Amino acid sequence: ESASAPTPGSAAAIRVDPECVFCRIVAGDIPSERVHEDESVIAFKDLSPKAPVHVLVVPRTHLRDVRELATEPSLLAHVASVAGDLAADLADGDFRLVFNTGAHAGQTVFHVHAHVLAGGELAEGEM
Ligand code: D5M
Repeated sequence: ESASAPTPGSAAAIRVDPECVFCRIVAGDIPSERVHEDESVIAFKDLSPKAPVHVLVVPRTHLRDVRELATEPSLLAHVASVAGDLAADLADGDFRLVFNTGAHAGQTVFHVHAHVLAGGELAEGEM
């Protein structure tokens, strides 16, 4: 395997912003309640849950938002896949996947993260 190119977002390709709260969570410098981790993403419980299950799927590498994530299609697909697996493991499998993109849309952490909202009935318009 050593001759193969790194998986997008894997350790060999990771970018870190030392000022970024999610980079610090990825590094383990800030605690989080992790529900999943692999070589390219981690997932942890949101601090202020908006649904019975509310977890964030976060690429290890520092990308600003989903538009930057879309430049690495296999990593974007992996985020969606992990989100679905977590919704099945932690709830009934139904889920809402939200990428707030830009401050006007409510993005407050500029390290891309997918909100996975699940468990019970999610109201229309609810985040
Ligand atoms: O979502 C950013 C989300 O990140 C928001 O729902 C709170 C959550 N958050 C912020 N800091 C932490 C820590 N330290 N642990 C867990 N969750 C956290 P946005 O879409 O950018 O508004």
